[in-house]
Amino acid sequence: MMKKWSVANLGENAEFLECINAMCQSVGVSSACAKMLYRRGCRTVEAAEDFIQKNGLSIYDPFRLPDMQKAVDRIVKAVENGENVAIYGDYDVDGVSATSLLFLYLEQLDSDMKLGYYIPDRFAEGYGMSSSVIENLAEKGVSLIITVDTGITAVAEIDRARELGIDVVLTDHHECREVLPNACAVVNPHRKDSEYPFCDLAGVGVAFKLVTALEMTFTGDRNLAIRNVYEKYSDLATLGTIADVMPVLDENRNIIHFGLMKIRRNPRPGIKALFEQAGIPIEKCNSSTISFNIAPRLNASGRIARASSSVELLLLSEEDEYETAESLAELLGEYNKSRQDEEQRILEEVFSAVEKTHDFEKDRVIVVSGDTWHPGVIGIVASKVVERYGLPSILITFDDEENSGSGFDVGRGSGRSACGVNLVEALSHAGEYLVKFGGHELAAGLSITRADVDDFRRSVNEYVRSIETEGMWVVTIEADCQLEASDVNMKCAEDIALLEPFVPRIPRPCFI
Ligand SMILES: [Mn+2]
Repeated sequence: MMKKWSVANLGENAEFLECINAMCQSVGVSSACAKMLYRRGCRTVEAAEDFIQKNGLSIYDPFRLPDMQKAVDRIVKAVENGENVAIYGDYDVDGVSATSLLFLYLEQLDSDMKLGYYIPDRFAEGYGMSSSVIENLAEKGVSLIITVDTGITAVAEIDRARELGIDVVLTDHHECREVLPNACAVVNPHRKDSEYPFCDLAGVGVAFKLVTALEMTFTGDRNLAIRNVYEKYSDLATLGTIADVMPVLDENRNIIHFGLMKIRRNPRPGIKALFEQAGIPIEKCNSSTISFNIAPRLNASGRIARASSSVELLLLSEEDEYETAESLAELLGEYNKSRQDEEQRILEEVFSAVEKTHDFEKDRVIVVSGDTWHPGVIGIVASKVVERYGLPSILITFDDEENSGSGFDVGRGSGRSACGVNLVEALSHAGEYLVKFGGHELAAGLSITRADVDDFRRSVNEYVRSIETEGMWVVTIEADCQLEASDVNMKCAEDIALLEPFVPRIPRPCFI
């Protein structure tokens, strides 16, 4: 892989220069900082000030989300009738924080409602809703399922719920397909008919808006409702928004700004215990410590065992539950440690296999298989292989009970893309060698029999050769601007800190 550095083209005309000058004079930032602000969308002094002071709060009316009124009406009915309600979540940080947020909110309402939650097992069930789980919930007398961070493609499963007499209120933030499930309400900012001004909410962001809408309905006071919900739940919304790498813009910026402040000032026991277990003082809570230290711990339970221990931890809300919080945080810390060890072990095996067997002259896609790799970890390792070689990489593991070493073994694979290769299209091209596959442009999963691995490798590489263009394998790094050595001083560092928080997808400051 080659890296090409360039300075971002900001269209440096008279208007641009005038704007940069105005920002330097009126906001008092250096010209490097002004250029960064400009590149992040600030075109006036007011916009720059708002960005820095986290002003101009974008808090939109939750009822502008499609079907929000229907969702609220159905949930209010369940509250009034004391129904048996299940929250259906997901095993990643976004899913577990959304499940916890909605559970905690519904639990504190004065109601006879019976409340439960369900988080799928990554290994037994995989991602998304399952009909057998819904059948199980029906047997337990559940009459309403509320999904968080999941369900937008579960057309058949939601039909099954309907047959069994269960209503479903669906909340999700994943891309919508042509056909939406036939649920009581489908709340998703990505719906084509959505009039909501901001579509990059995380799953927990959508749950946060649902809770705001419910609180507005129960209190009849918009401002009070917003204040209550931000005060009590913005920390949970922050975890999922950062972990799901949502852009820190617009409404997400508010959520994260207030959420981080809440964690620093008044952390709930679970989050406090996680920081302590990670050995990080809670004052150091920011977007980086959350994405690199806290989120992996909350994720590890779903990768190594069951994600419900992460939900249990986040549900603790009383000070006297701190001991329980400590022991759960300890457990997540151990899961995270074994995840890291496993990751390191696989990584070493994969790197040595690539160096020995991969034909860099001929093949652009790395396909490596192993016999003992934990299927919950190979996705993370695949991204590290991409980082090192800059090539699309697919790892396959035959690690399960049926592993006999024969050609009939079925293995699971996980791939990550690079350099604009559409992974799902590459897999479709090699589809005849796969048992199953799915995913999107940048990340995908598959299953394959051992006997087909070599043909599969040949076939995806054939595909990538057929779409190869000149310069495709060069990674371009765009810097904000060029700095002189004398520009690199305390003022510069302080200016950069004004623009926090940084997370992936929002360009981190980068200079030549
Ligand atoms: Mn999500």
